[in-house]
Parts: sequence; structure tokens; C-alpha cells
Amino acid sequence: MSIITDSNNTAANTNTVLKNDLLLRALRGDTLSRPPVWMMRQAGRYLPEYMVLRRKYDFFTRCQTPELVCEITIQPVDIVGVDAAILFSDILVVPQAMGLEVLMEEGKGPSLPMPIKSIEDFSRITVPDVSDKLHYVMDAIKLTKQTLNGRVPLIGFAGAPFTLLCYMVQGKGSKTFDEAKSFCFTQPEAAHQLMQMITDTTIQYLIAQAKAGADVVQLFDSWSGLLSPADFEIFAMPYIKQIVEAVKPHCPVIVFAKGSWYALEDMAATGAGIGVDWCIKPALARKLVGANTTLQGNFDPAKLMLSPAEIKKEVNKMIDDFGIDKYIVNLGHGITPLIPVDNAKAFVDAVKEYGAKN
Ligand code: 1CP
Repeated sequence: MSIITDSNNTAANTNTVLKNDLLLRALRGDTLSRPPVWMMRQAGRYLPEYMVLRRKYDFFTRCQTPELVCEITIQPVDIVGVDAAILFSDILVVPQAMGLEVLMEEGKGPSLPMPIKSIEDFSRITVPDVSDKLHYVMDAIKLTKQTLNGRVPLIGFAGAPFTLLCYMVQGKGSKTFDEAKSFCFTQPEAAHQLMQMITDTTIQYLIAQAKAGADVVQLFDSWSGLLSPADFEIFAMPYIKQIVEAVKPHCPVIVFAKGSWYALEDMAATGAGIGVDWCIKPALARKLVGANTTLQGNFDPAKLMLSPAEIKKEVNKMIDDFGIDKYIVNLGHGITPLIPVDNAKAFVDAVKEYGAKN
């Protein structure tokens, strides 16, 4: 692997120069010999080393203990060889910090026993001081940056306001988030007030992450694809735009709004890097975002069940289609628990070999 240094990198809490800064250079639009590669949900259940810690500590203990966050975050860097680490945490720590109880039930996913149903419920939530309520995240970022010692960049993240509203109103995961969407349509003033509170919290939170040392942050709008293009403009885009504009001066931002291919042009206009899922052709994604935006994606995670040889073939084709520059290789959504580690490695190796070929 070529060791590239970037003398301009000044992570807030460390003087360490990044030895591998491909991710930052791809986001800047530099000419590269190969694109960087990382995987959404790369710190997770497909890794036996994660499962050991999962059996010992409950979910929020794992999120709130900087030493555990650090260990879990670095596991895929050591084991799979990705070009970036993403902080082990969850988007639901924000609703928790705003005052809602969030439970993570093994095998069942998240649940919020007292969700928001009307404006009267707003008495139970606030825009918190994140340096107080989420200080454990910033502590974890500092420890992880120190331990990474410049090996690869660290990605911080948060959930976008519409996706967090989905959980805060529905009270649990859902395929349709019908109650959350009905809340938006029947009580739009309350929905906008709630999303503005989430936005104000998220801006503080992502800036604090950058100041603690996150090199890049990603905003996950995992459920925005449930909205029509017109409703995305009303309920998702204004908040994404506010967040990107406020955070961009502090570090590069990637927006991943799953399923919302119809909004790629508007999202790219914010100046963020843009994640795409597998439901769009690379050429159309490029056409919609224009020549100056860095794209990220879009390998179907289910294809990681193919043989390593077939994975490599598919990865080569994907890079041929997206091009090397202004592109970050990733999945089109999170890696799933049944993927063999060797297949995840084949995915990453294919990208590194693509570089060797050129
Ligand atoms: O061990 C376990 O069983 C817990 C599974 C798990 C993990 C590993 C959850 C519960 N969260 C996480 C970590 C996590 N969550 C990361 C870590 C960094 C990484 O490796 O990527 C990140 C970035 C998230 C973000 C997240 N949480 C999103 C957005 C990304 C996406 O996948 O769309 C969402 C929607 C959540 C909510 C959530 N947390 C956990 C689960 C199972 C879910 C999804 C629930 C649902 O289906 O609605």
C-alpha cells in the first residue's frame, strides 16, 4: 500500500499526520491511483471479535465506554484493512440525549417506550448541551484518534432529522414508518418543530465530533426514501442543508439518504459528498450530482455472499463505472451479520488491487 501523507491535516486533539488520507483526498477531488474503501456498519456482527464483546457488554455500555468504542472501531481496520474507521456508536444516542428513553433489545432492535405523539410530548425533550450529555462520544473519539495514531481517518456520524423523527415518533423500527409519516402530514408544525430541535442538537454534536478529532462526518438519512420527492423537499432537505452548511467549515460531510436518488442534485448542491445505494446506475448518479461532487457507494451488501473471485469481478466493474477520482468505494447500505469475513476482505482487497493494476 502506498503511504501518503498530508501535511495540511490538523486533527484538533492530535498532531499526528495521517499516513493514509485517501478518504480526505477523494472528498477533496484529488487525482488518486485508486479510490478509498470502507463499509457502512463495518464495526458489527459479521466480525467474531465484535461478537465476543457483544456477549460481554450490553449495547449502550459498548457505546458509552470509550475503551470499548475504540476497540470495536479499530477491529475492521485491523481485520479487513479498510481505509477509514467509523466510530462505533448509534444514531439513537441523540434522541436519548434529548431526553427520550431508548432501549436496544437483543435480536429486536431499538425501542422507545414513550415516543412523541403530539406537541404536548415536547415537554419531555430538550436541545441538550452535547458536551455534557454526549461527552462520552467525544472522549471515545479522542481515544480512538490517539490509538489509530494516524493509520487511517476517523469518520464520525449522526442520523439526519427525518430518520431520527421516524424512531422518535414510531417508537421502534418499521418497514414503512407509517405513524411517523402520518405525524408529519397531519401535524406538520409539530414535525417541523421536532426536526428543528434535532437539527440544532445535531449541528452542535457534529461540530463537537470534528473538534474532538473526527476527520469526516456522515449524515445517515436511512429512511428518507420513504418520502415522495415533494415531501423530501419539505421534511428532509431543509434540515440536511442546514446541517451540512453549519458543519462543512469544520470538516468534510458525506450525506447518505437511502432511496432518495431523486434528490441527488439538491443534496450535491450543499457541497457534501454523496452516498448512493444500489438502486441507481453510476452514470445517472454522476449526471445528477455533477462533475465536482464525490460519490460514495454502491455495492449491494447481499452480493458479498458471492465467491471472493466473483466479488472482485463486480468491484472492478463498479470502479470502472464510477471512475477512480471523486469516488469512495462502499456498500449501498450496511454489511449484514451473515457475510463471511473473508468476503468482506475480498471486497476491500479488490479495491487495493485495482490500484495496483493502474
Ligand atoms: O450488536 C448488535 O446487535 C447491535 C447492532 C447495532 C450496531 C452494530 C446497532 C443497533 N447499531 C450498531 C452500530 C451502528 N449504528 C453504527 C456503527 C458504525 C459502523 O460500523 O457503521 C452506525 C453508523 C449506526 C447507525 C445506525 N443505527 C443507523 C443508520 C445506518 C443504517 O444502517 O441505516 C440506523 C438506522 C440505526 C438504528 C439501529 N441501531 C441498531 C439497529 C439494529 C438499528 C436499525 C433498526 C431498524 O431496522 O430500524
